Amino acid sequence: MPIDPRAPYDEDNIFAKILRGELPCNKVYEDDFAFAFHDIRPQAPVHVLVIPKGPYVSWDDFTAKAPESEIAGFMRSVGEVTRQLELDGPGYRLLVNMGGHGHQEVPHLHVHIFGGRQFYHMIPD
Ligand code: DGP
Repeated sequence: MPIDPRAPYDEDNIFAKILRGELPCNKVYEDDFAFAFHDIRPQAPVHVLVIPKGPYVSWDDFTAKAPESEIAGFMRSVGEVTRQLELDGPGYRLLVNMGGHGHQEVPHLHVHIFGGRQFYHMIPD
């Protein structure tokens, strides 16, 4: 079920629990701004999610409310994850689903990193 992007942040969402270490994940990266882990339902040979450490429901919430230092830090972190995964040479795809039409399922902003194969079509479904 897609989320309501205008709902208040839910401290009990799955990614909040992963961030607090209350649920397990296959972690790949962490710094002051971001936490990254493998997607539980991978749709490519590499499918990693990067989430901000702050409580942001969606891309809309993050870009409207986060201080510039957090936005800049998070963007840099996403780049760092792609380099640690050695995707900067072959290339990769980033995706953010937002709200109902975007079919966002988890109400904590996450950037999907897809890699490890050639992508052709713009929309991956
Ligand atoms: P989206 O549709 O953009 O909200 O994508 C949510 C993604 O989150 C989806 O690809 C599956 C993944 N996911 C959902 N629950 C979990 C979980 O508990 N652990 C991990 N690692 N990934 C999850």
